[in-house]
Amino acid sequence: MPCLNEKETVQTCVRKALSWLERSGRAGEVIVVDNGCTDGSPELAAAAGARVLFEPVPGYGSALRRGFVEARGEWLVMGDADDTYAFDELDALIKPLEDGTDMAVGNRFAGGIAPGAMTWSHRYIGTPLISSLLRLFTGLKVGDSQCGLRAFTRDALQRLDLQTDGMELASEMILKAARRGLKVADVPVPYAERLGEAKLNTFRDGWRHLRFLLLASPNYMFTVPGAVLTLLGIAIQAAALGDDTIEIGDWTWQPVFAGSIFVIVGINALLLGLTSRLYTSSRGITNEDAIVRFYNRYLGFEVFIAGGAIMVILGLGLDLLLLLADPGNLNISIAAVAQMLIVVGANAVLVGALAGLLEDPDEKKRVRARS
Ligand SMILES: Nc1nc2c(ncn2[C@@H]2O[C@H](COP(=O)(O)OP(=O)(O)OP(=O)(O)O)[C@@H](O)[C@H]2O)c(=O)[nH]1
Ligand SMILES: [Mg+2]
Repeated sequence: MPCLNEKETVQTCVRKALSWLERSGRAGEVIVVDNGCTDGSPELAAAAGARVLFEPVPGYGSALRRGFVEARGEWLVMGDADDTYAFDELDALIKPLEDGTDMAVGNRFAGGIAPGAMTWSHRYIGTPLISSLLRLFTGLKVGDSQCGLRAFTRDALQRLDLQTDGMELASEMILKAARRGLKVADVPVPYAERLGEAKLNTFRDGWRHLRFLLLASPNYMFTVPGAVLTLLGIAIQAAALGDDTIEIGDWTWQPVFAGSIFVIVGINALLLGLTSRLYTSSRGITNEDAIVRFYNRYLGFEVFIAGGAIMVILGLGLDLLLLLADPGNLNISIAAVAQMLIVVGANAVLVGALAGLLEDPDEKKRVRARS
Protein backbone atom coordinates (compact mmCIF):
# COMPACT_ATOMS: atom_id res chain seq x y z
CA MET A 1 0.00 0.00 0.00
CA PRO A 2 1.46 3.30 -1.03
CA CYS A 3 0.59 5.83 1.64
CA LEU A 4 0.82 9.59 1.63
CA ASN A 5 -0.86 11.17 4.64
CA GLU A 6 -3.76 8.75 5.10
CA LYS A 7 -4.05 8.82 8.91
CA GLU A 8 -7.84 8.42 8.83
CA THR A 9 -7.74 5.19 6.87
CA VAL A 10 -4.37 3.45 6.79
CA GLN A 11 -5.01 1.44 9.95
CA THR A 12 -8.36 0.20 8.66
CA CYS A 13 -6.71 -0.90 5.41
CA VAL A 14 -3.91 -2.74 7.20
CA ARG A 15 -6.35 -4.47 9.57
CA LYS A 16 -8.65 -5.49 6.74
CA ALA A 17 -5.77 -6.95 4.75
CA LEU A 18 -4.37 -8.82 7.76
CA SER A 19 -7.81 -10.19 8.56
CA TRP A 20 -8.18 -11.47 5.00
CA LEU A 21 -4.75 -13.12 5.18
CA GLU A 22 -5.72 -14.84 8.40
CA ARG A 23 -9.14 -15.91 7.17
CA SER A 24 -7.79 -17.26 3.89
CA GLY A 25 -5.06 -19.18 5.69
CA ARG A 26 -2.34 -17.68 3.52
CA ALA A 27 1.07 -16.72 4.79
CA GLY A 28 1.73 -13.10 4.01
CA GLU A 29 2.68 -9.63 5.11
CA VAL A 30 1.21 -6.18 4.72
CA ILE A 31 3.66 -3.55 3.54
CA VAL A 32 2.99 0.17 3.71
CA VAL A 33 5.37 2.45 1.82
CA ASP A 34 5.75 6.02 2.97
CA ASN A 35 7.71 8.63 1.13
CA GLY A 36 6.95 11.82 2.86
CA CYS A 37 4.02 11.48 5.27
CA THR A 38 3.77 14.32 7.75
CA ASP A 39 0.65 13.17 9.60
CA GLY A 40 2.01 10.16 11.48
CA SER A 41 0.37 7.57 9.23
CA PRO A 42 3.52 5.37 9.07
CA GLU A 43 3.48 4.98 12.87
CA LEU A 44 -0.24 4.21 12.79
CA ALA A 45 0.30 1.61 10.04
CA ALA A 46 3.09 -0.05 12.04
CA ALA A 47 0.89 -0.12 15.14
CA ALA A 48 -1.79 -1.90 13.11
CA GLY A 49 0.69 -4.59 12.14
CA ALA A 50 2.18 -3.46 8.83
CA ARG A 51 5.79 -3.58 7.81
CA VAL A 52 6.49 0.07 7.04
CA LEU A 53 9.12 1.08 4.52
CA PHE A 54 10.44 4.50 3.65
CA GLU A 55 11.25 5.34 0.03
CA PRO A 56 13.19 8.57 -0.48
CA VAL A 57 12.11 9.15 -4.12
CA PRO A 58 8.63 10.76 -4.05
CA GLY A 59 5.66 9.48 -6.03
CA TYR A 60 3.02 6.78 -6.15
CA GLY A 61 4.98 4.63 -8.63
CA SER A 62 8.22 5.00 -6.76
CA ALA A 63 6.56 3.95 -3.46
CA LEU A 64 4.91 0.93 -5.08
CA ARG A 65 8.09 -0.21 -6.79
CA ARG A 66 9.92 -0.05 -3.47
CA GLY A 67 7.23 -2.20 -1.90
CA PHE A 68 7.40 -4.70 -4.77
CA VAL A 69 11.17 -5.06 -4.40
CA GLU A 70 10.98 -5.63 -0.66
CA ALA A 71 7.93 -7.91 -0.66
CA ARG A 72 8.79 -11.51 0.16
CA GLY A 73 5.66 -13.22 -1.15
CA GLU A 74 5.18 -15.20 -4.34
CA TRP A 75 2.03 -13.25 -5.12
CA LEU A 76 1.65 -9.51 -4.65
CA VAL A 77 -1.44 -7.37 -4.18
CA MET A 78 -1.29 -3.60 -4.49
CA GLY A 79 -3.95 -1.14 -3.36
CA ASP A 80 -4.50 2.35 -2.00
CA ALA A 81 -4.34 3.16 1.70
CA ASP A 82 -7.45 5.37 1.58
CA ASP A 83 -9.95 2.58 2.35
CA THR A 84 -11.54 2.70 -1.09
CA TYR A 85 -10.81 -0.98 -1.83
CA ALA A 86 -12.10 -4.00 0.08
CA PHE A 87 -8.85 -5.49 1.38
CA ASP A 88 -10.88 -7.89 3.51
CA GLU A 89 -12.36 -9.52 0.41
CA LEU A 90 -9.56 -10.41 -1.98
CA ASP A 91 -10.62 -13.94 -2.96
CA ALA A 92 -12.03 -12.91 -6.34
CA LEU A 93 -8.92 -10.86 -7.17
CA ILE A 94 -6.59 -13.75 -6.33
CA LYS A 95 -8.64 -16.42 -8.09
CA PRO A 96 -7.20 -15.81 -11.60
CA LEU A 97 -3.65 -16.24 -10.25
CA GLU A 98 -4.63 -19.67 -8.96
CA ASP A 99 -5.73 -20.47 -12.49
CA GLY A 100 -2.38 -19.47 -14.00
CA THR A 101 -3.08 -15.85 -14.97
CA ASP A 102 -0.12 -13.48 -14.55
CA MET A 103 -1.97 -10.36 -13.42
CA ALA A 104 -5.46 -9.49 -12.21
CA VAL A 105 -6.63 -5.89 -12.59
CA GLY A 106 -9.64 -4.61 -10.65
CA ASN A 107 -12.51 -3.10 -12.57
CA ARG A 108 -14.45 -0.53 -10.58
CA PHE A 109 -16.91 0.20 -13.37
CA ALA A 110 -18.01 -3.43 -13.29
CA GLY A 111 -17.77 -3.80 -9.50
CA GLY A 112 -19.74 -0.74 -8.45
CA ILE A 113 -18.61 2.81 -7.68
CA ALA A 114 -20.12 4.26 -4.51
CA PRO A 115 -21.74 7.68 -4.88
CA GLY A 116 -19.06 10.36 -4.53
CA ALA A 117 -16.16 7.88 -4.84
CA MET A 118 -15.02 9.07 -8.26
CA THR A 119 -15.36 12.57 -9.70
CA TRP A 120 -17.37 12.73 -12.92
CA SER A 121 -14.37 14.01 -14.88
CA HIS A 122 -12.39 10.91 -13.91
CA ARG A 123 -15.34 8.64 -14.41
CA TYR A 124 -16.48 9.90 -17.80
CA ILE A 125 -13.39 11.58 -19.30
CA GLY A 126 -10.00 10.78 -17.73
CA THR A 127 -10.21 7.06 -17.09
CA PRO A 128 -12.11 6.19 -20.32
CA LEU A 129 -9.65 8.31 -22.37
CA ILE A 130 -6.57 6.61 -20.92
CA SER A 131 -8.24 3.21 -21.17
CA SER A 132 -9.10 3.71 -24.84
CA LEU A 133 -5.55 4.85 -25.68
CA LEU A 134 -4.23 1.74 -23.93
CA ARG A 135 -6.67 -0.43 -25.86
CA LEU A 136 -5.57 1.22 -29.13
CA PHE A 137 -1.84 0.85 -28.36
CA THR A 138 -1.99 -2.68 -27.00
CA GLY A 139 -5.11 -4.34 -28.34
CA LEU A 140 -5.73 -5.46 -24.75
CA LYS A 141 -9.27 -5.27 -23.40
CA VAL A 142 -8.85 -3.32 -20.17
CA GLY A 143 -12.05 -2.25 -18.50
CA ASP A 144 -10.49 0.05 -15.89
CA SER A 145 -6.90 0.95 -16.69
CA GLN A 146 -6.64 3.19 -13.61
CA CYS A 147 -7.81 0.81 -10.94
CA GLY A 148 -5.33 0.79 -8.06
CA LEU A 149 -6.24 -2.69 -6.84
CA ARG A 150 -4.24 -5.37 -8.65
CA ALA A 151 -2.67 -8.75 -8.01
CA PHE A 152 0.20 -10.35 -9.87
CA THR A 153 2.86 -13.01 -9.55
CA ARG A 154 6.50 -12.34 -8.76
CA ASP A 155 7.40 -13.71 -12.17
CA ALA A 156 5.05 -11.21 -13.85
CA LEU A 157 6.64 -8.40 -11.82
CA GLN A 158 10.08 -9.34 -13.09
CA ARG A 159 8.89 -9.42 -16.68
CA LEU A 160 7.19 -6.04 -16.31
CA ASP A 161 10.45 -4.32 -15.34
CA LEU A 162 8.61 -1.21 -14.07
CA GLN A 163 10.37 2.13 -14.13
CA THR A 164 8.03 5.08 -13.65
CA ASP A 165 7.75 7.09 -10.42
CA GLY A 166 4.32 8.73 -10.57
CA MET A 167 0.71 7.71 -11.00
CA GLU A 168 1.54 6.71 -14.60
CA LEU A 169 2.81 3.42 -13.15
CA ALA A 170 -0.80 2.24 -13.46
CA SER A 171 -0.61 2.68 -17.25
CA GLU A 172 2.94 1.37 -17.49
CA MET A 173 1.87 -1.93 -15.91
CA ILE A 174 -0.92 -2.46 -18.44
CA LEU A 175 1.11 -1.39 -21.45
CA LYS A 176 4.07 -3.61 -20.59
CA ALA A 177 1.86 -6.53 -19.60
CA ALA A 178 0.42 -6.43 -23.12
CA ARG A 179 3.79 -6.01 -24.81
CA ARG A 180 5.40 -8.83 -22.83
CA GLY A 181 2.45 -11.12 -23.57
CA LEU A 182 1.30 -11.56 -19.94
CA LYS A 183 -2.10 -13.09 -19.29
CA VAL A 184 -4.26 -10.37 -17.73
CA ALA A 185 -7.66 -10.86 -16.04
CA ASP A 186 -10.30 -8.21 -15.41
CA VAL A 187 -11.94 -8.61 -12.00
CA PRO A 188 -14.94 -6.51 -10.86
CA VAL A 189 -14.13 -4.78 -7.56
CA PRO A 190 -16.26 -2.34 -5.54
CA TYR A 191 -14.95 1.18 -5.01
CA ALA A 192 -15.83 3.18 -1.91
CA GLU A 193 -15.56 6.89 -1.21
CA ARG A 194 -12.25 7.92 0.30
CA LEU A 195 -11.79 9.75 3.59
CA GLY A 196 -9.05 12.34 3.73
CA GLU A 197 -7.65 14.44 0.94
CA ALA A 198 -7.10 13.22 -2.64
CA LYS A 199 -3.43 12.92 -3.59
CA LEU A 200 -4.13 12.63 -7.28
CA ASN A 201 -4.00 15.86 -9.27
CA THR A 202 -6.24 15.50 -12.31
CA PHE A 203 -4.17 17.57 -14.74
CA ARG A 204 -0.64 16.85 -13.53
CA ASP A 205 -1.21 13.11 -13.19
CA GLY A 206 -3.43 12.92 -16.28
CA TRP A 207 -0.67 14.53 -18.31
CA ARG A 208 1.93 12.13 -16.85
CA HIS A 209 -0.18 9.21 -18.07
CA LEU A 210 -0.65 10.71 -21.53
CA ARG A 211 3.00 11.61 -21.87
CA PHE A 212 4.08 8.13 -20.85
CA LEU A 213 1.65 6.49 -23.28
CA LEU A 214 2.66 8.72 -26.19
CA LEU A 215 6.39 8.30 -25.57
CA ALA A 216 5.90 4.57 -25.34
CA SER A 217 4.17 4.48 -28.71
CA PRO A 218 6.54 5.99 -31.28
CA ASN A 219 4.58 4.42 -34.11
CA TYR A 220 1.45 6.37 -33.24
CA MET A 221 3.37 9.53 -32.41
CA PHE A 222 5.78 9.61 -35.34
CA THR A 223 5.90 6.73 -37.78
CA VAL A 224 2.28 6.62 -38.96
CA PRO A 225 1.81 10.42 -39.27
CA GLY A 226 5.27 10.65 -40.86
CA ALA A 227 4.48 8.04 -43.51
CA VAL A 228 1.13 9.69 -44.32
CA LEU A 229 2.69 13.15 -44.68
CA THR A 230 5.58 11.85 -46.78
CA LEU A 231 3.29 10.05 -49.23
CA LEU A 232 0.97 13.04 -49.45
CA GLY A 233 3.95 15.33 -50.03
CA ILE A 234 5.34 13.12 -52.80
CA ALA A 235 1.93 13.10 -54.53
CA ILE A 236 1.55 16.87 -54.33
CA GLN A 237 5.13 17.43 -55.46
CA ALA A 238 4.65 15.12 -58.43
CA ALA A 239 1.56 17.10 -59.43
CA ALA A 240 3.50 20.35 -59.10
CA LEU A 241 6.33 19.04 -61.30
CA GLY A 242 3.78 18.14 -63.95
CA ASP A 243 2.59 21.74 -63.72
CA ASP A 244 -0.82 20.49 -62.61
CA THR A 245 -3.18 22.77 -60.86
CA ILE A 246 -5.71 21.63 -58.33
CA GLU A 247 -9.12 23.21 -58.83
CA ILE A 248 -11.82 23.39 -56.23
CA GLY A 249 -14.74 25.44 -57.57
CA ASP A 250 -13.41 28.83 -58.66
CA TRP A 251 -10.33 28.35 -56.63
CA THR A 252 -7.13 27.23 -58.33
CA TRP A 253 -4.07 26.08 -56.50
CA GLN A 254 -0.73 25.35 -58.06
CA PRO A 255 1.27 23.70 -55.30
CA VAL A 256 4.87 24.76 -55.42
CA PHE A 257 6.18 24.37 -51.88
CA ALA A 258 3.40 22.39 -50.16
CA GLY A 259 4.71 19.04 -51.40
CA SER A 260 8.27 19.67 -50.29
CA ILE A 261 7.11 21.00 -46.91
CA PHE A 262 5.04 17.85 -46.34
CA VAL A 263 7.93 15.60 -47.35
CA ILE A 264 10.35 17.48 -45.09
CA VAL A 265 8.06 17.28 -42.05
CA GLY A 266 7.04 13.69 -42.88
CA ILE A 267 10.60 12.38 -43.21
CA ASN A 268 11.54 14.26 -40.06
CA ALA A 269 8.74 12.45 -38.24
CA LEU A 270 9.93 9.10 -39.63
CA LEU A 271 13.51 9.80 -38.51
CA LEU A 272 12.29 10.81 -35.05
CA GLY A 273 10.07 7.71 -34.95
CA LEU A 274 13.08 5.52 -35.60
CA THR A 275 15.27 7.20 -32.99
CA SER A 276 12.42 7.07 -30.45
CA ARG A 277 12.07 3.36 -31.11
CA LEU A 278 15.82 2.83 -30.67
CA TYR A 279 15.49 4.63 -27.35
CA THR A 280 12.31 2.95 -26.08
CA SER A 281 13.48 -0.51 -27.11
CA SER A 282 16.87 -0.07 -25.43
CA ARG A 283 14.99 1.08 -22.29
CA GLY A 284 12.64 -1.91 -22.45
CA ILE A 285 9.50 0.21 -22.96
CA THR A 286 8.77 -1.25 -26.39
CA ASN A 287 9.78 -4.61 -27.74
CA GLU A 288 12.47 -4.74 -30.39
CA ASP A 289 10.53 -4.90 -33.64
CA ALA A 290 11.48 -5.75 -37.23
CA ILE A 291 12.58 -2.19 -38.05
CA VAL A 292 14.78 -1.85 -34.97
CA ARG A 293 16.29 -5.27 -35.69
CA PHE A 294 16.94 -4.28 -39.31
CA TYR A 295 18.54 -1.04 -38.15
CA ASN A 296 20.77 -2.83 -35.65
CA ARG A 297 21.76 -5.47 -38.12
CA TYR A 298 22.25 -3.65 -41.41
CA LEU A 299 22.10 0.07 -40.81
CA GLY A 300 23.53 2.17 -38.03
CA PHE A 301 23.92 5.87 -37.51
CA GLU A 302 26.78 6.02 -40.04
CA VAL A 303 24.34 5.10 -42.83
CA PHE A 304 22.13 8.05 -41.89
CA ILE A 305 25.01 10.47 -41.80
CA ALA A 306 26.36 9.27 -45.16
CA GLY A 307 22.88 9.11 -46.77
CA GLY A 308 22.04 12.59 -45.50
CA ALA A 309 25.31 14.01 -46.79
CA ILE A 310 24.63 12.50 -50.23
CA MET A 311 21.17 14.12 -50.28
CA VAL A 312 22.65 17.51 -49.40
CA ILE A 313 25.18 17.16 -52.22
CA LEU A 314 22.44 16.11 -54.66
CA GLY A 315 20.33 19.12 -53.65
CA LEU A 316 23.25 21.50 -54.10
CA GLY A 317 24.06 19.89 -57.46
CA LEU A 318 20.48 20.34 -58.62
CA ASP A 319 20.60 23.99 -57.56
CA LEU A 320 23.76 24.48 -59.56
CA LEU A 321 22.21 22.88 -62.65
CA LEU A 322 19.15 25.11 -62.36
CA LEU A 323 21.35 28.13 -62.05
CA LEU A 324 23.48 27.21 -65.08
CA ALA A 325 20.49 26.23 -67.20
CA ASP A 326 18.56 29.46 -67.28
CA PRO A 327 18.80 31.65 -64.23
CA GLY A 328 16.18 34.02 -65.63
CA ASN A 329 13.53 31.35 -66.03
CA LEU A 330 13.81 29.21 -62.92
CA ASN A 331 11.59 26.13 -62.57
CA ILE A 332 10.32 26.75 -59.05
CA SER A 333 9.00 23.23 -58.51
CA ILE A 334 12.35 21.65 -59.31
CA ALA A 335 14.03 24.26 -57.15
CA ALA A 336 11.70 23.26 -54.32
CA VAL A 337 12.83 19.63 -54.71
CA ALA A 338 16.46 20.75 -54.52
CA GLN A 339 15.89 22.67 -51.28
CA MET A 340 13.89 19.73 -49.92
CA LEU A 341 16.83 17.42 -50.55
CA ILE A 342 19.14 19.79 -48.70
CA VAL A 343 16.85 20.12 -45.67
CA VAL A 344 15.97 16.41 -45.46
CA GLY A 345 19.63 15.45 -45.93
CA ALA A 346 20.80 17.85 -43.24
CA ASN A 347 18.12 16.51 -40.88
CA ALA A 348 19.20 12.94 -41.60
CA VAL A 349 22.79 13.84 -40.70
CA LEU A 350 21.66 15.43 -37.43
CA VAL A 351 19.33 12.56 -36.53
CA GLY A 352 22.11 10.11 -37.43
CA ALA A 353 24.33 11.84 -34.89
CA LEU A 354 21.56 11.56 -32.29
CA ALA A 355 20.99 7.88 -33.12
CA GLY A 356 24.71 7.34 -32.56
CA LEU A 357 24.24 8.56 -28.99
CA LEU A 358 21.15 6.42 -28.40
CA GLU A 359 22.49 3.19 -29.84
CA ASP A 360 23.11 0.50 -27.31
CA PRO A 361 26.59 -0.80 -28.21
CA ASP A 362 26.02 -4.15 -26.50
CA GLU A 363 22.86 -4.67 -28.51
CA LYS A 364 24.82 -4.35 -31.75
CA LYS A 365 27.34 -6.90 -30.57
CA ARG A 366 24.54 -9.28 -29.59
CA VAL A 367 22.83 -8.89 -32.96
CA ARG A 368 26.07 -9.50 -34.86
CA ALA A 369 26.89 -12.51 -32.73
CA ARG A 370 23.45 -13.98 -33.50
CA SER A 371 23.76 -13.45 -37.25
N1 LIG B 1 3.98 6.82 -0.62
C1 LIG B 1 3.23 7.54 -1.44
N2 LIG B 1 1.95 7.25 -1.59
C2 LIG B 1 1.23 8.00 -2.44
C3 LIG B 1 1.77 9.08 -3.19
N3 LIG B 1 0.78 9.62 -3.93
C4 LIG B 1 -0.33 8.92 -3.64
N4 LIG B 1 -0.07 7.96 -2.75
C5 LIG B 1 -0.97 6.97 -2.19
O1 LIG B 1 -1.45 6.22 -3.28
C6 LIG B 1 -2.81 5.91 -3.10
C7 LIG B 1 -3.59 6.47 -4.27
O2 LIG B 1 -3.68 7.87 -4.21
P1 LIG B 1 -5.08 8.59 -4.26
O3 LIG B 1 -4.94 10.02 -3.91
O4 LIG B 1 -6.04 7.80 -3.45
O5 LIG B 1 -5.41 8.50 -5.81
P2 LIG B 1 -6.72 7.95 -6.46
O6 LIG B 1 -7.24 6.76 -5.72
O7 LIG B 1 -6.43 7.79 -7.90
O8 LIG B 1 -7.75 9.16 -6.34
P3 LIG B 1 -8.66 9.58 -5.08
O9 LIG B 1 -8.83 8.42 -4.18
O10 LIG B 1 -9.90 10.07 -5.70
O11 LIG B 1 -7.88 10.67 -4.41
C8 LIG B 1 -3.19 6.47 -1.75
O12 LIG B 1 -3.05 5.45 -0.79
C9 LIG B 1 -2.19 7.56 -1.53
O13 LIG B 1 -1.93 7.78 -0.16
C10 LIG B 1 3.16 9.34 -3.00
O14 LIG B 1 3.72 10.25 -3.60
N5 LIG B 1 3.83 8.55 -2.13
MG1 LIG C 1 -7.76 6.63 -3.81
